[in-house]
Amino acid sequence: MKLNQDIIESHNQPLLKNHQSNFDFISSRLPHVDSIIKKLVDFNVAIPSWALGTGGTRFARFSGVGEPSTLEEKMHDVALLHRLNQSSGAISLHIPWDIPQDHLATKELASELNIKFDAVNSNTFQDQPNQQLSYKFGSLQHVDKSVRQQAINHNIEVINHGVALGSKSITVWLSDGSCFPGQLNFRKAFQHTLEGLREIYAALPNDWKMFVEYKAYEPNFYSTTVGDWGQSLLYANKLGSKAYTLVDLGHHLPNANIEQIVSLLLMEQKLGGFHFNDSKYGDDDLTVGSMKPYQLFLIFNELVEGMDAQNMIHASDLGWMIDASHNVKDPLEDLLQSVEAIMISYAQALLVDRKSLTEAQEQNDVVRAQEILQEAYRTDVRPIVAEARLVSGGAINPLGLYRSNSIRKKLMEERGSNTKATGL
Ligand SMILES: [Mn+2]
Repeated sequence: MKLNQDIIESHNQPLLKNHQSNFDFISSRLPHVDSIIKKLVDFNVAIPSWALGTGGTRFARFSGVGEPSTLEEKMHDVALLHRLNQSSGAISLHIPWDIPQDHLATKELASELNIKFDAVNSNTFQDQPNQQLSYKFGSLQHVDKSVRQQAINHNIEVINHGVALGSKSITVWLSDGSCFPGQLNFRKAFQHTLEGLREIYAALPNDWKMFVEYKAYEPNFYSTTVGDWGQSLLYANKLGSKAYTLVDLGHHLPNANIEQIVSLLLMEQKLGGFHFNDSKYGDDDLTVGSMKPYQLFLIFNELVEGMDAQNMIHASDLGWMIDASHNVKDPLEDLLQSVEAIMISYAQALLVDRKSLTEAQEQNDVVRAQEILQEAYRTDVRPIVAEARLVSGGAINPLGLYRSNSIRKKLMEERGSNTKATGL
């Protein structure tokens, strides 16, 4: 379904007065609100094609209604989100769950819908129907060279799909590892994986990046072959200048200092991309900012500080994506909440008084340093985020419009109540 501009405008109209008064209040207290709004307008977060349907756990999946069952419908859903918030203008495809049948037609649809193709994602963590060799004991790390070769070929095929669509990066997440002590020779597993990544890397076009995503545990519970940022950085450094580490917020051991990891990876110019989600216990895939919003702010604080130190463009020099699973919520509502949380944290990080913070650090004034961060974090920046949406043509209250316009009901009428998103 398409959302016309007049629907957005008639939603905004009655909210304008209140919004303006909130925005005037906050902007009169900030010296550089225009530059913050410009940065927010430019900032977009890609939506993964697998997040548009209801997710599940290993116990059960409770389907929603009106879910997209084709790649085209998923693209329509992302375009809908983007119409509402003007910050979700890209889709990240998962191969083989979303293989484009006709690249040209898929590209044309994307341009008609005003969305781009973000990183493409390979999958060697499960076996597909009719797959010749199994990944039960790993893919690139496998003891059998023919299994490794099959995984290499798959990744190169994913790159080729991405090239045909205009993507500029591939994210490689491997579930490879071991479940029991003694199962794996760590060094051999690392070397095999490195050899495989080198072959995939060799197939990258010149203007492409490879993101090596790490994860501490699950589905393997004893060791993971790309288990943390150190291991990912080892691979990225050995592969070359087009290889980077990708940080997924849910892929750390409990209480890891993710903001410090981000800072040092940026310093090494090896942070390539980011997957947003939130968690209480592990890789919970919950809505961004729903559990640890202060941590999200601290991460954005390091992102802004570290990117500015390297003169990087916030919006385009890193890959930004949501990577979550929506098990009990309407996926589109959940994604709207996640994007909003990201924009709020980013805006707060842009408010940090960097000059004063540096002074406080140099003087070992711990209290002042903390106050400076908290001053930014405790500022209600929602009117600034809403203003950025408004000037871009989006809705003042995207979730409110989604509900008042009964969008899910319309999607259900269009697609049926018994649809199932592919790949989940
Ligand atoms: Mn991820």
